[in-house]
Amino acid sequence: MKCRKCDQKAVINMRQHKLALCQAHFLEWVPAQVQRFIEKYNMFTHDDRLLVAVSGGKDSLSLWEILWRLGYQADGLYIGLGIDGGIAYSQESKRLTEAFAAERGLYLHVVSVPEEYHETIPEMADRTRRGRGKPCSVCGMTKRHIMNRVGREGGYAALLTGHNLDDEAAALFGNTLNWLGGYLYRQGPVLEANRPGLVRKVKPLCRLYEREMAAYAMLRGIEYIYDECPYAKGSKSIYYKELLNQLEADRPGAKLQFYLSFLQAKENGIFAPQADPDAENLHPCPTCGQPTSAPGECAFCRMILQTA
Ligand code: Q46
Ligand code: ZN
Ligand code: ZN
Repeated sequence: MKCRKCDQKAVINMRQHKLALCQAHFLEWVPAQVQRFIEKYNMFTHDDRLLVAVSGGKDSLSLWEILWRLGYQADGLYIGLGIDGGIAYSQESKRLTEAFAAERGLYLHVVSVPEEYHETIPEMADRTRRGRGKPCSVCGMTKRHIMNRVGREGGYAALLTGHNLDDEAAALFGNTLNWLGGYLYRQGPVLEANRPGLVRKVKPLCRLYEREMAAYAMLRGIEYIYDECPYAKGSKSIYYKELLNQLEADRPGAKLQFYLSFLQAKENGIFAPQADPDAENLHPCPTCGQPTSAPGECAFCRMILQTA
C-alpha cells in the first residue's frame, strides 16, 4: 500500500480515516492533528505555561514530545507511586521519564509518594478502608491531589493528560452503561476548573486512537515503558476497550463516531448541568487548601492522617 501523500510505502493504514501514510507523513500528521484539536477545543495557546502529567507510558511521553515539537511551554510532572509488581514498574517508568526530559532539556517535577507520605500506594491501600485490596481508588485520589497541587503551586494555566480516544471512549461507555449524568456532563476534551482552587484539565490526544499513538511513539523512537501498571489487569476499562475494539473491527471508525457524536450531543445541550449538592458546603481543606465539601479535612488528607 502506498502513502496517500507521496509514492513511498505506507507504514500505517488507518481504516477509520481511510488514510494510509508513509513514516515521514505519519510523523507530520499526528502533531498536526493535535494542533488542530488544541485550537478546535480552545485548550491553550503558546503564551500559556502548561503542566503535562507523565507516567512514562507511550501516550503521555508522546504528548510531551509533540508539545515540545509544536513549541509550547510544557513542564512535566512525574508521580512516583512506589509500585513494583515484580517488574520494578515505578522505578523503570521514572528512569525512562527522566531520560526523556534530560535528552530534550525539559523541566520535570518529580513527586515521590513514598518519600513524601512515607508509604507506597499499595501500602496506603492496605492500611485504609478505601483500598479494599485494590489500590486504584487510593492511587487515583492521590494522583489527582498531587497533580492539582503542583498545577496550582506552579501557577500553570492547565494540566494536560495523555488520555487517548480509546481511554475516552471506554470511559464514555462506562458512564453511559450506568447513566452517570454528572460524569457525562463533565466528560470532554476540556474540564474547566469548576471550583476555586482546582486547576483546568485538558486532553489533547482525546481524538487519537491508541494504535496511532503507539505507532507514533515507536516510529519517533521514544523509549517508554511497555508494561501497564500491574494493577490495571482485569480492570473494567480494559474490558470496555476490548468490547469497543470488537465493534471497531467490524465497523472502522465506530469508536471515533461514538465519542464525536457524544460531544455533538453535548454541544446540542442534551445533558443538563447537574445541581452540585456539595456546592454550599464547599470550603478549603484546613490542611492542604484544596476545595472539599467534607466536614473538616478533605478525603485525601483524612486518608493520610487515618491510622490503622
Ligand atoms: S490507578 Fe491502578 Fe492505575 Fe494506579 S494502581 Fe496502577 S492501575 S497506576 S491508571
Ligand atoms: Zn508519504
Ligand atoms: Zn486536604
